[in-house]
Amino acid sequence: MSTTTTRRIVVAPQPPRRPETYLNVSRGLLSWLLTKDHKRIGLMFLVSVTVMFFIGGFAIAIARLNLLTPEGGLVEADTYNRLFTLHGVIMVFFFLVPVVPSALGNFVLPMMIGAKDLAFPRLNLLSWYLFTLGAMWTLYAMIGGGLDTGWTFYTPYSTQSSHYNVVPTMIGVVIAGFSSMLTGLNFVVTVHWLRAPGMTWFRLPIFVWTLYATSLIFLLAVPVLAMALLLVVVERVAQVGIFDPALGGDPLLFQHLFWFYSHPAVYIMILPGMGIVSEVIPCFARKRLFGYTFVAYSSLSIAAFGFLVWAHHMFVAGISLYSALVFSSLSFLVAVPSAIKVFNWTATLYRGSIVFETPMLFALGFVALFTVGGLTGLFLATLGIDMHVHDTYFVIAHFHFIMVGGMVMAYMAGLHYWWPKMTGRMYSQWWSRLSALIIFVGFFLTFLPQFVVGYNGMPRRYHRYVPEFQVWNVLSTAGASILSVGYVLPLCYLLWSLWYGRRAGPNPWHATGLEWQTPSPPPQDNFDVTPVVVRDPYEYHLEKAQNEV
Ligand code: HEM
Ligand SMILES: [Cu+2]
Repeated sequence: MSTTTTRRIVVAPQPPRRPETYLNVSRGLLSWLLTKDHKRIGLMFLVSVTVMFFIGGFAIAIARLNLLTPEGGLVEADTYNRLFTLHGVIMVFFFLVPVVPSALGNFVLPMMIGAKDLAFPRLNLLSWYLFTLGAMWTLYAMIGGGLDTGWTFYTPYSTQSSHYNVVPTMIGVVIAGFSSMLTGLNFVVTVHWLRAPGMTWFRLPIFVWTLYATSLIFLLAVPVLAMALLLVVVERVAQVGIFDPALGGDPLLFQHLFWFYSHPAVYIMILPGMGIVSEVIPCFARKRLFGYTFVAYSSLSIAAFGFLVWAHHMFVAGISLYSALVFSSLSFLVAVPSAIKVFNWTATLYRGSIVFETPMLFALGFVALFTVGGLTGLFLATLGIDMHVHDTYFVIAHFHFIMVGGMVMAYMAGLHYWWPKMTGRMYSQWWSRLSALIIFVGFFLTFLPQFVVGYNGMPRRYHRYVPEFQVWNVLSTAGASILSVGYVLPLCYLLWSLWYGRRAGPNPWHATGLEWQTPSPPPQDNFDVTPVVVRDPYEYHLEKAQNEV
């Protein structure tokens, strides 16, 4: 009998090779500053807008502390004016407008349609540089000297009364405006050209639809704002009569031009948020989005109707009663597509298997607060009521319910939803749920009293007030303190997760979108093989709702 010898090959254990991702494919500061990767540019936007958010928040924290007492003894009236202007300019132009399109949208849009990148990667990088240049310039102008016109820059404040840095601030805002236009252009071309095979228009995730609608507004409305601001600059510098009656101009013209941009711009600020919520709710209710086509079309109709209602900001500015009536009726109409969306989200929740993960908590917060904001918009669109509450805290409460309660909530939902994709890490569920709760409670406490005090006649933009309003102001300031804790917390646990968070895996939420079918963090080109789309979005009701990659 022969014996067989077996040869054992001993292989030394190899450390598992770390897969190449967009984060480790190249290193060093320059590799970021010169990157053309939409994911890195998205992250860079995220950092820039976060810095701006906290600067804008700090300014208003001081202003709110000042309102603790009726005599407003903390800061001078003049400083107060500059603080709320700083807050408004930064929050609107340097946070709310860019945060979802340029940061989150930049990161996920190409992946959601199965593309390797945006259509014009270099333009995308230029867009970040313009934004950051505009932001630094504006900060320099507003902190070193300041501006006291409010974020609306109304003439004749901005043309005559203000002695501060009006011209430099406006130039900063215009520079940032170019950043938005380039992003808009990039998104429109990308959605038309770079969809993966099988990704038809009606298979696009709703977030892509809303980014597309937002991009159209960027392209059509931002130039009007840039023009209006530059005209103020021309009048101030060259004394050409455009808005000043003494020089043959018309101050109301500015309001028309400003709101022709800024009403559509409020939809720039909310549409992408609606898109996020339309992704998050089906995923965490494990149900198909109810009425997909309605939600998609209502995004486009919001963008279109948004251009027809600007003069509802001018009911008391001396426009004729007849045009006020027309603008009032049109404003009621613009609420219809928003209401359609709220109805569809609610119907999606109905009989779903809801899980209350953090993104879902934020998304539900959005629906509740946005609805309050939208309904109070209808009060304001009613001529008789607006005569009474125009320029009071009622208006402040209305738009904060929409822009902070709505948009910032939606942004938080999106950030928590895609964070595992962006970083490959999970954050603490406990802390993040707690922060969602704190933000919700803090928000209500801050802004609900402002409806009451505004309805009772407290005007906006005053640094002191009559004593009977104090109790509401104290409540509001207390709420703002809670709110600020809610906003600082995510900064801590999200940063913590970068080092200590559990690895997320490609699809921690078992979601259906294409972006979840690639590793987290994704490789530089997003997909190793171009995906082929064979299903509609949101097929959560199917056993295996995956596309073939
Ligand atoms: C549901 C539809 C909406 C209607 C009917 C509506 C109506 C109005 C009206 C009539 C005003 C002017 C009030 C006044 O100045 O006396 C107003 C102010 C405002 N709204 Fe809305 N709104 C709606 C939705 C939104 C959305 C979606 C946003 C933002 C994302 C928004 C943001 C604002 C802002 C920023 C102001 C105040 C601007 C200022 O004077 O500083 N609104 N709204
Ligand atoms: Cu408006």
